[in-house]
Amino acid sequence: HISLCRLDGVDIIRILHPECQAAISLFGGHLLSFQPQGHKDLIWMSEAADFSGKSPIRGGIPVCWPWFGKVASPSHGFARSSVWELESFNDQKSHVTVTLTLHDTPKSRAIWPYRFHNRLHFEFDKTLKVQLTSTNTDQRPWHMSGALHTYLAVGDIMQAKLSGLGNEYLDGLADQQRLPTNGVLQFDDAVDRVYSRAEDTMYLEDPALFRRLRMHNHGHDSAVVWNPWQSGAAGMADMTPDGYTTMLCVESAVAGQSIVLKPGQSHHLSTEIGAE
Ligand code: TA6
Repeated sequence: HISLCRLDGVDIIRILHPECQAAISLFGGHLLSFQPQGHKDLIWMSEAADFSGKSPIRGGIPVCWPWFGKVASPSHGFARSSVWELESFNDQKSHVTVTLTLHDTPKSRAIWPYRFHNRLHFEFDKTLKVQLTSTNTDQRPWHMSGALHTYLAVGDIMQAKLSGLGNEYLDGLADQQRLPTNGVLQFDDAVDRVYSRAEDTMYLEDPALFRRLRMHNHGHDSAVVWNPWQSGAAGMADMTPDGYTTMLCVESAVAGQSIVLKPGQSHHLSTEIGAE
């Protein structure tokens, strides 16, 4: 059920299983696609995505690490533009697992001066499970943030409804103002928000595709929701002008300063996604 192929500049693991089809790029440790039997892909991929292996791929599940956002360069860290190694795979009747690893190199230490070991574990059946385990292999403590920056596919963003967001958010499009919310969000303009009290389980209603996606997160301190809308997409070389109408980023994120790992300690950040 598992094969390797190459697309432009990236190596891709393809999974063809009776329960689902999926693809992962070793560049970025990036989940590109997940399609359970009987459903359209749950994961959005830009029609203009760059697969040269030179810049992060627009769509799928970029792994933002060891930081979230633009706090340092490169934006969202270097894991999403590093080549991960295939550690193991397990092809079973009921499910398939794939494990990738990324550890520090002289190049990574020039960007971020610490030793680390990351393990990215994927489990595919009717649902998709992704778990990033980050371990401090240095002799000093280090601080990390990051995100599983999932691009969910929707039939029509204008009809979509996301719930389970908790009661407040920081608005990235309004000077990081902290604002109250009833935990439900519908879309008619750009959004870039950090929901610091999101529930572990969120639902994305998608009437245009007659489905609802369920996302269950763990190890996060927030859920990030992003759609660049028409104006934002216009400024992005790797998104088509109408790409924003069929995507919504809903991210299992460590966006705050909460995680400090001592030598030998690990942190698990995960997301599970399924269609109902
Ligand atoms: O997670 C939301 C966000 O940080 C937005 O602010 C937006 O910039 C988006 O991610 C995409 O970032 P990227 O570096 O992939 O263009």
